[in-house]
Amino acid sequence: MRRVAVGSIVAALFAAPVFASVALLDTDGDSLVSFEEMSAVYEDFTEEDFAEIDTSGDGLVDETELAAAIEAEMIEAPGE
Ligand SMILES: [Ca+2]
Repeated sequence: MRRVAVGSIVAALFAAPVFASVALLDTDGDSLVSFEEMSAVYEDFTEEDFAEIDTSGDGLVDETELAAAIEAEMIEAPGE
């Protein structure tokens, strides 16, 4: 039982920042992060940075792209 509880806590620690990230950056509620929304949070954030994170090239960063950027340490997880 103890092992199950510890596993759940570890899973929550890894999952929470990623799932919360888009919500923390998304100010207009469309569940996607625009360049304007990114640059409002990250100092010195450039359109080149955005293009690197926006791997699909659609001009918006979704949860998968944001999580990948945080994992690759291109940006810090928002709220940290
Ligand atoms: Ca948005």
